[in-house]
Amino acid sequence: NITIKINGREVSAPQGSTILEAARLAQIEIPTLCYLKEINEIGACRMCVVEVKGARTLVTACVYPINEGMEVWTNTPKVIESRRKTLQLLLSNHDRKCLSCVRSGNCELQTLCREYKIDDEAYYDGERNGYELDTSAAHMVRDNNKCILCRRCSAICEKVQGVGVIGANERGFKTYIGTAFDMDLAETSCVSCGQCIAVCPTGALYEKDNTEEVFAAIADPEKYVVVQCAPAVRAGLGEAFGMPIGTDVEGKLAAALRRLGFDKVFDTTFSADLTIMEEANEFLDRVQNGGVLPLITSCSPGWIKYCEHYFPEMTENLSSCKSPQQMFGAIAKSYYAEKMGIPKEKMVVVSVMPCTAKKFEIGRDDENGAGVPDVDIAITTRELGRMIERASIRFADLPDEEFDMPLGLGTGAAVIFGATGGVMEAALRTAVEKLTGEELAKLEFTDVRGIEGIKEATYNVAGMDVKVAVASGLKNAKELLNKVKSGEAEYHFIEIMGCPGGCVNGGGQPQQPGYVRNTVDIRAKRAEVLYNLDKNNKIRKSHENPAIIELYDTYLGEPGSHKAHELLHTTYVK
Ligand code: HC0
Repeated sequence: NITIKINGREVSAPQGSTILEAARLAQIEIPTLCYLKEINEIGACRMCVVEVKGARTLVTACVYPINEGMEVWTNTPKVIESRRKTLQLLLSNHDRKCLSCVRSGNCELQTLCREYKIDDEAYYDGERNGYELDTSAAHMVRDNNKCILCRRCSAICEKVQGVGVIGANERGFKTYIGTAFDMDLAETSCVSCGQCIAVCPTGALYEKDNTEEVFAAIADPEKYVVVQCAPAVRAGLGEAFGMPIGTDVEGKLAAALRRLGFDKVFDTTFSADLTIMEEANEFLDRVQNGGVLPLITSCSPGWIKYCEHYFPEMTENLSSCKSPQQMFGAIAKSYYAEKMGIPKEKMVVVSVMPCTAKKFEIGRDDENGAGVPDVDIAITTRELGRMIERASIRFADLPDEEFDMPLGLGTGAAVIFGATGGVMEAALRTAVEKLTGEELAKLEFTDVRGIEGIKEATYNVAGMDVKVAVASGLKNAKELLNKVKSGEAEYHFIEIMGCPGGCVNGGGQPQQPGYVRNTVDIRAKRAEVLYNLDKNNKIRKSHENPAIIELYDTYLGEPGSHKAHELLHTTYVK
């Protein structure tokens, strides 16, 4: 370790640490804007400047290495003046429509301006870049008039997702973040994961807002509006109301949706169980009848788009199962609509998802099992948070309520879908029992749990070694698939989720500021909510969900039946 002094206090940190890292070890906070640990360490924004004894200029703490005996001051008048100038300069070319900005209240630039008392924001006013918004993609908007060129978005796109469709164009004052050749985002190989939105510190990137359509549908007496909630929403929504990361709000979520006026409040866990029935059946069929292996899960639309663009030769490995979001819609508009005597054309299916790619998924081909679109409107966890605010619902004071039956009934296996490894674990709970014909002694498949990017395990089932792998984050997916392609690794079954950590860390979840992202493992805390819900659920295997058993008994027949195929399976493009 190396010992330095920060603000007169002795601080010890490992050799190779930066000033910022050393300071954080001693709970001394230095403000940052562009810095994202291991993703964007470029010292570009200059918010983290500090004074170092003997240095001729201020230095950027996020990239400046410590050395023995160094003396650092983090809050001198010179430092503060420099940070104020940085903020004034950023604001001089910033669209300051803070009142109505989607990020007002959790914008990192706004917070810093308040902390540094920037009330002369027009100080450097002059020429401005006026950019047109890019609204071409189904899932998001880019408003470069609010971009501060921190490059967090392009860094996560390239380094974490391995997609790299955005970057800096032009130079100097004219610099802006965009696509190569200024194509519309919709024309590129962007997979709609929304990770760029999750890390954007300002209102420059946001999801396409569909909340008005939802309010309008609810207000229309001609419509019967049902809502489904993805597993991960209950592990993230509380953050939109200032609750600690890792707060389980399942009961309040159901209560809030009911108060918003939905006719029925259902749960995507129901159709996650249904997915397991179909997918486990498909897996056993491929194993027993020499089908294409490894079978790869198909519930993450960011991943599906990535596979189609970057690994088209592997689309045959994809499960033909629709995602639970889509299966839900197909069942709501067929089985449930018929049961309730509601014309399917009158039914509006809204989904609340931690995901921005779900907005893209609802418009894909072959996602209309009942002859009408499976899902009509997909909103993110953040949009639901805004709807709850706009309806003046005091979320924190809501009682816990239950989802409606029967499409609100899901098992423990289904709720863990929202964490990386969860779909695999849920599938194994069903597939192993089907293969062996015996009840599992232990339900937890802990090798596939945890936030590592790639996980592998082998299970001996009925005399056969079943090799499985799990990847989350598309760069990890790429690494895994390249090994499969080259023959370096062989598996029977692979789960891939587009976002690092799975849906709990989806691009539609409430944003946490850089400081929190750099110091707390958001993925693990949110995943813990789901694993606890699984542990406390009386039913923990998809094939034991009574609502699913009834659905097969009275409507679908067997998993993989003709009717199931018509409603619940889809096709891909190469
Ligand atoms: Fe997910 Fe899903 S688990 S993709 O991660 O499979 O978004 O939470 O809703 O569809 O169930 C997201 C989360 C879902 C779907 C489910 C799957």
